[in-house]
Amino acid sequence: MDEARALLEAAKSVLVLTGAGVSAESGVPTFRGEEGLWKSHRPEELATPEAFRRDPRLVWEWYGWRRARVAACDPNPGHLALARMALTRDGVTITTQNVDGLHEAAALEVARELDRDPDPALPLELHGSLFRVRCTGCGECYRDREPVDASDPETLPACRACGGLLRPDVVWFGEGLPSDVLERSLRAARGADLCLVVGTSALVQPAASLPLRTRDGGGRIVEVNPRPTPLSGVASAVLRGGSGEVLPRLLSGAGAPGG
Ligand code: BV8
Ligand code: ZN
Repeated sequence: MDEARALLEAAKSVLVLTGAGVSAESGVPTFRGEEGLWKSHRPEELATPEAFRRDPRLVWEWYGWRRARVAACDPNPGHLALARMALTRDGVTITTQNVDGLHEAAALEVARELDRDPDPALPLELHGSLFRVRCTGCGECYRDREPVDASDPETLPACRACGGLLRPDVVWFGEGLPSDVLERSLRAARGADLCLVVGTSALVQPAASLPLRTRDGGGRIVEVNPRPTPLSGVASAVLRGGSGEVLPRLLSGAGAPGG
């Protein structure tokens, strides 16, 4: 913890990369854990454009269930500690593989408390969001928190502009990440003195290679995860614990660089 704190204090620019583990203590199931989301389904089955073309009702049933499940969850102390750091010191970028909107909720909550603009704590959403939809007809893209009625293909979400079939605005396997989000994340990774990697199994590309770009640029890696990952071996410090408990301890007093 001391080594990690020292690296954090000394860093002028920090890239935070999070995965499903940062939301585990909010009650959001991870992908590959015991109760993993992938347990009941296989990724190829649902998180691909082919699956959506083949059976949009089944894919919407899974995303609708996840949207309802996540809408009932709150940011945990880990999300809040990250938002607080991003709002109280310069040079912090949060990029996430999660589509649960909890980093954004934490940013809004802490910004309200500090009476500040939430912008610096709003995450780059590498894999999109459960609460945004995109029209497969006209391409219109907008926020949508409505419950999904996936009981029949006829009741699936329809575009408010053209009536076309909407899809979740998330990145499926085989699809490219949003170029502006990926570009900004790559740039932040390259220039970071420290990449704080929280709650990801570091298996999915290209997200998992962001910390390696920090290291290639001479920066260091700190990992927060109860279990080892492919990044553990290249991390300068590894904090084995739940992020909801570890992050508030690590980030308390993580004020401006240099103390
Ligand atoms: C692309 C959709 C090309 C949204 C997701 C080799 C073979 C086959 C394919 C590939 C390959 N190499 C690369 C690929 C491509 C593929 C890929 O990486 N596959 C992997 C599986 C091998 N990548 C892609 O397809 C990407 N696109 O490459 O396209 C391209 C390029 C240009 C132009 C056109 C095309 C797209 C990747 C995005 C896929 N979409 N999700 C959704 O439904 O959510 S990925 C899915 O996995 C989620 O988004 C999730 O975020 C992501 C990563 O999972 P994690 O977040 O890490 O979650 P996980 O459960 O795995 O781990 C949780 C961790 O938390 C664990 O380590 C656990 O220990 C820890 N934890 C638990 N509790 C806690 C905790 N940590 C802290 N505190 C706790 N309390
Ligand atoms: Zn449309």
